[in-house]
Formats: sequence, structure tokens, C-alpha cells
Amino acid sequence: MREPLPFILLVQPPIRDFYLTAKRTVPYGLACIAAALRKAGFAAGIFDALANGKSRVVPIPEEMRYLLPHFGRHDLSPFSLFHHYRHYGCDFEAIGRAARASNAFLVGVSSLFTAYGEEALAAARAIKRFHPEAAVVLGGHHPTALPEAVMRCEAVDFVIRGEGEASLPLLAAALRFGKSLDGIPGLVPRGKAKIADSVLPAVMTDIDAYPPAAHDLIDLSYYRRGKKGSIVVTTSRGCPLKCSYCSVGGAFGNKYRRRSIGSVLEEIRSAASFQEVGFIDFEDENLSLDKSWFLDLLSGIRKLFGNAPPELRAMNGLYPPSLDAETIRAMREAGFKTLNLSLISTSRKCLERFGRADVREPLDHALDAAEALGMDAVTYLIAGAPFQEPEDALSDLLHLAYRNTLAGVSIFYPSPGSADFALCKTHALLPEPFSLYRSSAAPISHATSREESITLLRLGRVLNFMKALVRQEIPFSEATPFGGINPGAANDRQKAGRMLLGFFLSDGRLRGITREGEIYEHPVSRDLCLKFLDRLKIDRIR
Ligand code: B12
Ligand code: SF4
Repeated sequence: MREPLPFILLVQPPIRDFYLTAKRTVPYGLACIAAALRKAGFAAGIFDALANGKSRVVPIPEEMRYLLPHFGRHDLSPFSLFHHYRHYGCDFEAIGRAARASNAFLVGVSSLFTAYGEEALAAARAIKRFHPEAAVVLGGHHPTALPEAVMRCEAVDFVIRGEGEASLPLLAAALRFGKSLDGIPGLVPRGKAKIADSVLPAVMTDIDAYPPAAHDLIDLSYYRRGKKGSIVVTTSRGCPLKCSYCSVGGAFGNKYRRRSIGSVLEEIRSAASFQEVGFIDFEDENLSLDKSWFLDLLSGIRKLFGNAPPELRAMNGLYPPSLDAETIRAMREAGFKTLNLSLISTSRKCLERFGRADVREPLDHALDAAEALGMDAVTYLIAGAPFQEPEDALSDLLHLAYRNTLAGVSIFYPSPGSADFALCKTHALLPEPFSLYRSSAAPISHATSREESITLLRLGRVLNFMKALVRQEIPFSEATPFGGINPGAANDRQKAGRMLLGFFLSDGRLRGITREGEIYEHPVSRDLCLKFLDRLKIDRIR
């Protein structure tokens, strides 16, 4: 009988926050690493702590208590933001037990987000407690950016900076066969934590030489959308753009590399061989930068699926200048129904700081082309960045009010490794601890205060609600002086929204409504709300 292959377990940890973008947490990076481990002669599995839809309310951490006035009360209106702070996914002990049961000699924990770095470390501690024989290695954006901080946790034996495929198989082989750890790219072993920042991150030089992600190890039943399977694919690594708020473009020597069309199609074909794929999300913002490459990819996908194409999306947001009418038509024909687009800002000053182009004109062309083809659109903008005035983001929101797109307001968060992270550090703007590096904590209070950031997020909700009413041809409620509640409003989200909108249009105060029908005021910047109402041309909303 043949010996079983040595086993490595890869873990996506739970997270704690006010919300989770469920179904988008596909552990794609781990599936890529698992494929590389298999190619190197190991067996690999993924324990995805998030793939169970479970969540429980946990106490809001001390450092986030300043958010209580904003999120402390339940609100069932369409303008609600967040309420309970939750633990999403299984308990840490369950991860420890799974590691024990797997008998893995090496366990890799993914730590993509600095804000949830503590959850990744708690997972590492549980693994060490239940399965002390296994070596524990952490990888992902957070340990790549801040390796020394991660190595301070005694349960972490190694950090790998950079792309796991290029390094974890080498670490696994060294540990398994007692070889030297020298020369393993991106590897920070315990004794070298102090010089971690000088260890260059691992990079896949020839990305086509790596096998397609092991989609078979992803919990397909959890991530399916409707009755069909849903997959994530990335067609490139790094990014040719260098937005100041992002740690992907060029940070850590992470040069832009695009995969060949053959390798992307091969990955989709292999994922479709064991499930009916009904949805593909391309997580690259630069998917459409090279027009002819993109058109070839779309035509390859059409050939692959014939008359039953899956829905295609690029949910991270595409760059409008890369989308002309011909490209959008080809996208529609290949299965795109919605365009996710990045506007970021309309202010020249902000765009210069962000290192982004003014995309208003190409955005309009893209939205027109999408509308002509019956496609929906969501357009993203940033609020609350350092040196960004609240009026800047307000103008961006109003810019989108009259366009056929929903507005996606993203509150700025510092991403270690990005230029803005360095800027925040220089100006002593970084909050402590790391758990605050998330949008829901409105982390930066600078040119835009926290309250103003949260106000802008709520105004985005108000605007999208009005857009939904326009779309359904439901007349707006008149501006109504604040008074008693409509019967039934507390049980009907849309009715509640229309009532509260009427009050807002009358006095510029943003209110919420509890299940019991109690109406209360949200703490927001009244100045911003009044400016919004003053400048908004209601009859032009689309
Ligand atoms: C998809 C995505 C998401 C998904 C979730 C993905 C998941 N698995 O859970 C969603 C949309 C939910 C999401 C949400 C957020 N995201 Co996000 N997201 C991404 C995105 C666009 C792509 C990730 C990806 O799939 N990449 C492709 C795969 C192949 O790469 P990878 O996952 O990074 O894995 C590689 C390496 O990191 C490494 N690696 C990863 N794990 C491990 C483990 C081991 C052991 C080893 C050795 C190596 C290793 O090797 C992998 C293979 O090369 C990245 C940006 C980017 N381009 O990477 C941002 C990014 C990861 N997100 C980020 C952030 C901050 C967030 C938010 C917290 C922002 C917010 N709103 O506050 C939210 C959380 C919202 C919530 N509560 O739901 C930041 C993280 C930066 C940081 N240091 O914190 C990124 C880098 C964007 C950025 N530049 O700012 N995100
Ligand atoms: S925000 Fe998007 S386009 Fe800008 S550098 Fe990051 S990945 Fe590239």
C-alpha cells in the first residue's frame, strides 16, 4: 500500500465586525496555494471558518465604543448601517479541533486583513493548543505588510511574506524532509522576527507555470448563488496602477503580471468540470485594462459555455477608461449583467493625491453604453480619506445622483504598505489598535471627521433608496414635517423608508425606526445633510 501524502491544512479564520460581505469570502488565495502544494507532492485541505453562515453577537470591543451612538440602536429603515458586533464563522476551538483531526504536519493561516489580524492569531493559538506537533505559518496581506507584529504571537512559528504559492511548498518540503530553511523566499522564521521587514516578499515570476486554483477544495455548497455554483477567479497579480490608498499596486515589489488567456480558461473549465458554474467573479480591478486581451478572454468564455453562460461580474470595480462601447457590448454578450465601476473622486485635488485619473467622461460613456444594453451599474467612491474634505465626497455623491448607477460609498481605511498608510503615519493619524483599520470603524478623523464619514455613508443609503423609488416609478413622499408614524411603517421597510425620507426632506434630520415603531434621530452632521438637500435636484435623480 502506498503511504498517504503528507498533509497540510490551510485555514481561513473567522472575523469579527458589524457586518460580513458573505458569499464574497471565497478563500481563493488558499485554493491557489493548495494547488501549488499538490503539484509539489503534498496533500492539502482548506478549513474555511466562514463557510457556514453562522454568526453570534459578541461585545463591542472597548476601542470601538465611540461607534455606539451611531450603531447602538436597531434601525429597520433602508438607511440603517450597522448594529450588532458579531463573530462570523465557527469558534476558534473548532479550528483547533479540525487541525488536530487532520493530523497536518503544517498548518497555514490566512490573514488578509489587518483589521482582523487578531482573529487570525486567535486561530493560530487554538491550532497550537489542540495540535502542538504542527508548525504554524501565517501569510496574507497583513503579515506581508507587518511581519514583525505578527511574529510577536508565540503561536506563530513562521510568517511568509508575499505570494504563498512561491514559498509554502518549499517550506513544507524543508520541514518534512529536514532541509535547510535558507533561501526560501519571503520566509520569516521565529529567530529572525527582528529583521522581518528586510525579508523580500515571495513573488511568482512566471504565473502561468503555476497550476489553476484548487476550486474543488472550496466549500461549493456555501458559496453557490441560487442553484448554481459560484467561483472567484483572478487573472493577474499586482496592479499597474498605484492608487495611494491601496497596498496592491507595486507595494512590496509586487509587479503587475497578467495570466495567459489559456490558463484563465483552463481554470474556469476545470472548476466547471465538477459543478455547474452559474456565477464568476473576477476580483481584478485591472481586468479590462488591455482591450484585446479582455475581448479574447470574453470570447473564450462564450465558447466555453455556449448557450448557457454564467453571470460574470467584476465586483471589485473596473476602471472606466478601459471600457468603451465595444467592450461593454462584448461583456454583455459574455454574461455581464452589472457593471461595478470605480469613480473614487471628482475632485482634482483628491484625484491628484490618490494618484487616480479623472474618469467622469469615460464613466458617463460606460454608464450610457450599459444602460442601452439593459445593464445595472454600481459606482464606487471614497469618503473620509486624509486631506479629503467632506464636501469633496458630497460632490461625488451628487455627481452620481443624476446618473444611472447606484452609489457605493467606501469609507477610507489605512492599508499597511500603501502610500496613504505612510502619510497617515507621518501625520499621526493612525488609530490604535489595528482592529480599527476597517471602514465600519470610520478610522481616520482628519479633514473629514468620523461623524461626517458616517453621515456620507448614510446619505449614500438615502440616495440609493431614492434611486430605487425612481426606478420603480414610486412617487416620492412629499417633505413631511416630523410627526406621528404611519400605521404599518414599522413592519415594512419600504414604507418606513418613505416616511423617514419625507421627514428628512422636510428638516434634514436622519432618523431610524425600531421594531416597535419608535422613531429616533441618528447623530449625523446636520451641515452635510442640509448641504445635500440644498444641492440635490430631486427631479433629476436617476
Ligand atoms: C476579494 C477581497 C475581499 C473579499 C473577501 C476575501 C476573502 N477571502 O475573505 C471581500 C469583498 C469580502 C473583502 C472585504 C474587505 N476587504 Co478585501 N480584498 C479582496 C481583494 C480585492 C482580493 C483578494 C484576493 O482574492 N486576491 C487574490 C488571491 C490570489 O490573493 P490573496 O487572497 O491575497 O492570497 C495570496 C497572498 O495574500 C498569500 N496568502 C494568503 N493567505 C495565505 C496564507 C498562508 C499560510 C500563506 C503562506 C500565504 C497566504 O498567498 C496567496 C496566494 O498568492 C483584495 C485586494 C487584492 N487584490 O488582493 C482586498 C483586500 C484583501 N481587502 C482589504 C480590506 C481591508 C477589506 C475590508 C476589511 C475593508 C473594509 N470594508 O473595512 C473588507 C471587510 C468587509 C467585511 N466585513 O466583509 C485589504 C487588506 C489590507 C490590509 N492589510 O488590511 C485588501 C488588500 C485591499 C486593499 N488594498 O486595501 N475583501
Ligand atoms: S485600488 Fe485597484 S487600481 Fe488602484 S492600485 Fe489598488 S488594485 Fe490597482
